[in-house]
Amino acid sequence: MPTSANRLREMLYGSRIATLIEAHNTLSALVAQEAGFDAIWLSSLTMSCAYGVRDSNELTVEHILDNIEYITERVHIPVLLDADTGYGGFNQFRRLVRRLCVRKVGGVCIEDKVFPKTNSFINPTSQKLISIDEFCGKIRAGCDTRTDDLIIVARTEALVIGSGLDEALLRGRAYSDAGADALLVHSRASSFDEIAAFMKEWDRNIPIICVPTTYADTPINVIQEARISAVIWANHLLRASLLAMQQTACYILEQGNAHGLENQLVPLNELWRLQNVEELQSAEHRYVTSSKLETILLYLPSPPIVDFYTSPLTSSDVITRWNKQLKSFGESEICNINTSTRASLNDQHVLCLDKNSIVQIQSILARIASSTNAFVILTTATALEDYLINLIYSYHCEALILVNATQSPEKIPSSWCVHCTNSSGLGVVDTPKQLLKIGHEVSYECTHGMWTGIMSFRGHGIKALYEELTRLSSNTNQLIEINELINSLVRHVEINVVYVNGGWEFAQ
Ligand code: SPV
Ligand code: MG
Repeated sequence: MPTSANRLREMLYGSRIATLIEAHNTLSALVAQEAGFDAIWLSSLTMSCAYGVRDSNELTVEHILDNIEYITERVHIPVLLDADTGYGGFNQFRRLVRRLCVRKVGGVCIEDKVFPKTNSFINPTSQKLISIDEFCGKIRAGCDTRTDDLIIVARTEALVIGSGLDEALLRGRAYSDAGADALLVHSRASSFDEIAAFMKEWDRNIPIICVPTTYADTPINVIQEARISAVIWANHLLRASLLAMQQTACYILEQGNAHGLENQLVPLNELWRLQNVEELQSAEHRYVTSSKLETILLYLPSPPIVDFYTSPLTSSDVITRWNKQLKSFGESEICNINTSTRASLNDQHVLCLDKNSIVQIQSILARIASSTNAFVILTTATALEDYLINLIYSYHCEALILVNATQSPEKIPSSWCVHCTNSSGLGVVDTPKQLLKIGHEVSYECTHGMWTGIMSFRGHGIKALYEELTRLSSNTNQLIEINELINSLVRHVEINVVYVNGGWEFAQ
């Protein structure tokens, strides 16, 4: 990508006349860019005016540089800074050049007036120019100091203060010989004739820029035919917006409301667009990790179970318990998934996902699979005690299964039998345990406990769950058994086992 200065140089030396327009802040710079202007003229007059100060070096360099940083963050067309006299002598200008290079500004324009300057249209004939030698010294200091490409435009005010064509030419030639990349010849004449006369005599190679504020009706082709390389519309965006602001302010105050102004106002959406609010929203989606977990409870209604203390439990009892507990863990969403239980394999409690449930779970998982802050709980109606819910949150594993270690294997329906790397026996409590198999393939001798109906997934675990569900569902048009899903997940993610004591069993 060519630098800003490179692009500005190409514009100035190109065959087509370049058009620059004033900006005084990022909003006006964006407007200029979207309209199709080649570059921004960061005008001292309009910038000062926007800050409510005079165009007499009242605005500090820090504010100007700050403004530049905001503008160049959003605007990619080159910025040519109207730096008045360079804010002092050659030394102040050198320092400015260094700071502009660091900020990758396209170009800087300095004029041959004394510091502090006055705007060209305020008492022009009483204004003074510095000597040619002094100004050439400034130009050389700037050229020698630039560490990066930076276009240095020399501006002569000889015509503005009434010193005449010869003085303007004398100065222009000297500035070109001192190393300026381009020359801005300012004029306050009401026609283009003065600049046209200058151009007839101009005999150096550097491009000429003009500012048609007072000869604004000159056709652009006339200016181009005179071999002008660039025009600057130096104050038009500020003047246009100022008039609109004044009229709007008066209208609203007089009328007492804003009715009737609709066609003169951009809709609020236009502000969001220019501010690129959409980008922030998508970045928030990627980067904001709220301290709250986004918990998604995939609730799979299972065969009724009997609670040792309070039974029988209904599905809505279970959901109410989860809901109450989940609220204290932050954002939560309960997705009631329609499962089917089927009687087969000598077991009346095989829990299966049907096609609709699969699609539903897939779409939820696809939405959160890349989120670092999501927590998925797969649960059935067997989840009873609040402590189980607290427990599942306290582990930070990618996948976790809670296993009831208190049931004797013969009492566990075969599809709920769990085989792990270790039993819950005394002495091995601290040993990490992983799930090896669940379901009817687990013999009673190998059964370490009964699945509580609760599993959880975080991070990679959610991704693995999603991928496995997708893989299995593409292989079958039939139901997917939960056990089959868990058994194939074991191959892709380590499923940690936590043994719990549960006082429940299936209703017969
Ligand atoms: C500016 O825009 O600040 C200029 C051009 O320097 S003029 O106001 O015409 O001097
Ligand atoms: Mg200015």
